[in-house]
Amino acid sequence: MARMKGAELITEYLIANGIPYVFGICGHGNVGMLDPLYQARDRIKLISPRHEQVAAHMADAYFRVRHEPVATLTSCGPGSCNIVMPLACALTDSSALLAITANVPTSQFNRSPFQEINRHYQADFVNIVRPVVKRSFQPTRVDMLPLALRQAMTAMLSGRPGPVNVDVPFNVFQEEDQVDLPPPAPPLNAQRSGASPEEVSRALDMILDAERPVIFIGHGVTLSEASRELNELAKTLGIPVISSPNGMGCIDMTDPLSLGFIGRNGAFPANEAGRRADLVLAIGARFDDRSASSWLPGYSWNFPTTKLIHVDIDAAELGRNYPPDLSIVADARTLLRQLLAELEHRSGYPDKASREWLEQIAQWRAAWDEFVRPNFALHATPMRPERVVADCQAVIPPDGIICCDVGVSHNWYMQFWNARSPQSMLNSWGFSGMGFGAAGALGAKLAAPDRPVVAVTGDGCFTMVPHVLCTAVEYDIPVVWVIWNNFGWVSIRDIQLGMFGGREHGTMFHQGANKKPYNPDFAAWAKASGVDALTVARSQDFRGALEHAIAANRPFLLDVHVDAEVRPPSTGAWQLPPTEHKEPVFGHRFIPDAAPVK
Ligand SMILES: Cc1ncc(C[n+]2csc(CCOP(=O)(O)OP(=O)(O)O)c2C)c(N)n1
Ligand SMILES: [Mg+2]
Repeated sequence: MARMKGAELITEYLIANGIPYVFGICGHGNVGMLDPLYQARDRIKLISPRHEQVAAHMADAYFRVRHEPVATLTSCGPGSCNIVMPLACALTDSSALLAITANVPTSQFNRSPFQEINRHYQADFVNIVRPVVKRSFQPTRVDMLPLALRQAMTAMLSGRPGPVNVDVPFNVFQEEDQVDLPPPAPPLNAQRSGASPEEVSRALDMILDAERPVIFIGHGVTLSEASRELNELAKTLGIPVISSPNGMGCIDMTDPLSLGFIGRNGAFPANEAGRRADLVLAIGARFDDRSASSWLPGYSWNFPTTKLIHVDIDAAELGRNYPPDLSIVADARTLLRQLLAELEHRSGYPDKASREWLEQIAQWRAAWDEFVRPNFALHATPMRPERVVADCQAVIPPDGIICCDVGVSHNWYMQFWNARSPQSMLNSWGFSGMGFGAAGALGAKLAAPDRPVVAVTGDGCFTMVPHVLCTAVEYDIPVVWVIWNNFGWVSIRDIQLGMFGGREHGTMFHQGANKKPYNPDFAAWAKASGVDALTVARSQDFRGALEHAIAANRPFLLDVHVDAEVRPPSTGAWQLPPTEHKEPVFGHRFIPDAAPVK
């Protein structure tokens, strides 16, 4: 036992858990935490971005790259309310961060002191944050901290990871008590529960019986670090793999067995294989609307005609949208190892995916390639979207990290980006919080200082968090921002145009009565902040500019003017009830039977 202030205990516990950074913003509520962080500054570094949203996106992205958590620190009231959205992003994508929030002194609970929320309950931040964290703790005495901290850290990393909140009243940072530092929490993947022998055997029977199997992977495979086992199973049995966004890179997406993403903005071969498969082995993937063509039967998937084995570490995901024929609660890597081990006991299994199935897939791939490829080589001013993706692919090395923001640019990257390794393509998928890409890139770079990190962010997204420029300069974090500048919230404009008679209102950036397209001069904005920058209006200049920006190894912004009138081809469907689903926009051009598969 040692006599310690609450804030000293918190600091020592973060360090004991190997947490190298706190991303935080000061306020009167958390100044008590800043001094112990100062005392320990050689062992844990405080980084203060200019907005709490950015701090939490940075922490989220850091975890996605390293699979080790960091903490955020925000003050009471408004400062902590600013992290609600990024916590929701982390929760819906199963990413971990420890959000330390401050609150008013316990002796002032219910007196409505400055920045207390108390209409329903005292110091009520835990109820503000409750739906967007795995768990919230509010220790009100220093002697409650050891247990709360250990439970918080353990909850964050065990099972399906997620953000956790520790809400600390002002006095608890400052007061002293005789306390023990609790033992560090187990790291991610410390517990790896598997399937029962019967489940493994039945799953393998179903896989070996299938004529047209596919594997569908999600973030669960990435989080479980199961890439090697996934590749071994897919290659041993010749089973093609469809990736949901946060599973991308678990199989090198240039591999012939990789079919890419599925859904409206998916790749044609993935949708064709998904809807015609006779068995889907889904691992750590949850069949959300965008990777399931809004669950319209026969577009991306065709359950229950297709048999489904659904594997997830979180039982709540099993059967959420499609009742599985076999559901298994298990860690992805453990289950894959179990399947591989069981396979060794089965002699003479056929080369599973039939030759016809793989030949058929090769034909879909060729048709898709023929349809999309020519546009990837086109030069145009403003740039064609495909060209931006192609040039990024050519310049960013296979171990480089791409941190995507939200909007139409993301749709293009979902459809055409080939992630080469796990944890190299970061997406705010479940919640799609604008700013994740531009801000997360800073956290990703801190997590992987030796790898290039490129944020691809819309002009709208970037304008929500432009102060990331200051943070990159203050802490010398050399990320590259590629601003996909199409002068509007174009993804939403396109939905509006499609649904409401071609009328645009509130979805483009205009200046004045004649509706002249408007945006700030992003390059000038960057330079004013001390960040190098170039404006790229001609496609011929983009590749060289990106090479230069990455090689510069300094914070760098590229303002890239991209054509807002070229839309991603649709190969599946997306429906927003009550609006009727429309057939794929471009699908008829090359899908001979675009109607859903019965
Ligand atoms: C914080 C937040 N606000 C609003 C939205 C809704 N939304 C999704 S995409 C989008 C437009 C994005 O604009 P931009 O970054 O310019 O990308 P573009 O679609 O033009 O490529 C909006 C407003 C959101 N996802 N997140
Ligand atoms: Mg835009």
